[in-house]
Amino acid sequence: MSKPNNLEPLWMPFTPNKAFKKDPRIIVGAKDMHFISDDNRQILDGTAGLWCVNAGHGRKKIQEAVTKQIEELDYSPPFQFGHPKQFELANRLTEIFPEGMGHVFLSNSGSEAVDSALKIALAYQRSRGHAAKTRLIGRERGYHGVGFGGISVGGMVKNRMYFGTMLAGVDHLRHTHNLELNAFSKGQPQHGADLANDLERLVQLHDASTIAAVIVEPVAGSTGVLPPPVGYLQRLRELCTKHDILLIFDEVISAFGRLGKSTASDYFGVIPDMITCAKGLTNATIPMGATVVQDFIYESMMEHSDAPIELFHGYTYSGHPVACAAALATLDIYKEEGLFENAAKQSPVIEEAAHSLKGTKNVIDIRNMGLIAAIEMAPSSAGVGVRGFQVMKKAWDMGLMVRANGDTLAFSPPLIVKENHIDEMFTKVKQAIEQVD
Ligand code: PXG
Ligand code: PLP
Repeated sequence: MSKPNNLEPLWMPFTPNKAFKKDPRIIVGAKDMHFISDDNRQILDGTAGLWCVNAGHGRKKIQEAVTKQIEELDYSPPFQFGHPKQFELANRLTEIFPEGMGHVFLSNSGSEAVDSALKIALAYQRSRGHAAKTRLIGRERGYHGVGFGGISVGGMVKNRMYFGTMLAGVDHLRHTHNLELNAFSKGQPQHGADLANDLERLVQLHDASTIAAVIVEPVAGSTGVLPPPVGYLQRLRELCTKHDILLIFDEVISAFGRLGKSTASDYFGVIPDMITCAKGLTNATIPMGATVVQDFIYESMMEHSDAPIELFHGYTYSGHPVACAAALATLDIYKEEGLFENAAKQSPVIEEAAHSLKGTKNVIDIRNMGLIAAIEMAPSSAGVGVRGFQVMKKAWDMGLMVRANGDTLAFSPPLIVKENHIDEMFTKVKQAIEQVD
């Protein structure tokens, strides 16, 4: 494949454009656990792309399903018309999502799944006569995509500070990261369940009659991997139920096997009122997002609607037939190959490999949960994120893709990963860390 010869016109997302265009990293192919770079090197995919290629790259079954779908039905309008595969997909999702979550709203990304969930929360509260319940509660350091809804409930400063006042009537729980008490915890940290009581503080400030929903990631991903403290999610569930507030789990990263189960809700045994997902839903082959809701939400909307259209919301590409075909083939692969089970099997392997880096230069914390691991380094004197970025680049040169979120290195390999890949990931990243000042 030829190199793209002019990088300038493209405005790249979440990328230092000037630096990238001077020293680009171009990917031209991918198969199974590896990317292929434009200089024809095999790069071990330690991140499943962007936490999304859960079944590994270049899956024939998905490719064939997509090709066949384009031949058969390339597109059909999702408003007022249906096509079979979107119903089939909704049925399949409700089979693997927690009991009672029997309805699915389809979109095209995690950001859209989140926006849909927030809008459904508001419309639902209104439909049952609680029109004053309009406040949305997120959490500091949360990531819920980049729509105005998502950045409003999100808690990552840089994703918010450039974009004005965002949505009104949003508040945040405190985050759960605590290096003093929890550094180098394996799996869930012991300290911090009481931080869920922050919701009581917000209820005292705003009153529950004004709060529609709370949204959190069960395991925070983008902010640098923060597993929930033991008991935290259970407590949050109790408080939401007590105060009649909807609980939304943003599972864009954690759904589809990342923790060895279909959902993090299942893994932790805590059932929210809505789950947002995307990424692994189609193995990232075709963009797709979904908002899965408890039956009582859907039923209330159907029963109390004041117009024939019960929800004034939807996307041109909601339930796109090609995305549905990709999703159905992906779900088949997960099941046939037992990939969630393999993720569960490899979880202790990645835990041990990651924690073996304790004591490595500049490493101040190591965290893990399911098939996710993170290594936090102290920021260098050059500023926050500089060291993380340098290690990411060094690892790329050594043939490893790792994600740097600030100075935290995150690993989330495809669920097809084997012991030798995990070994290679942590051997290489250790060398990369040691070579960076
Ligand atoms: N919610 C969560 C929990 C996510 O992780 C989104 C929503 C948004 O999904 P879309 O498909 O709109 O990107 C995400 C996405 C990173 C990184 O640096 C993570 C995501 C996206 C980009 C970068 O770890 N997750
Ligand atoms: N902007 C305009 C002018 C449109 O007509 C539409 C959809 O019809 C949109 C935005 C929304 O696009 P989408 O449905 O792909 O989110």
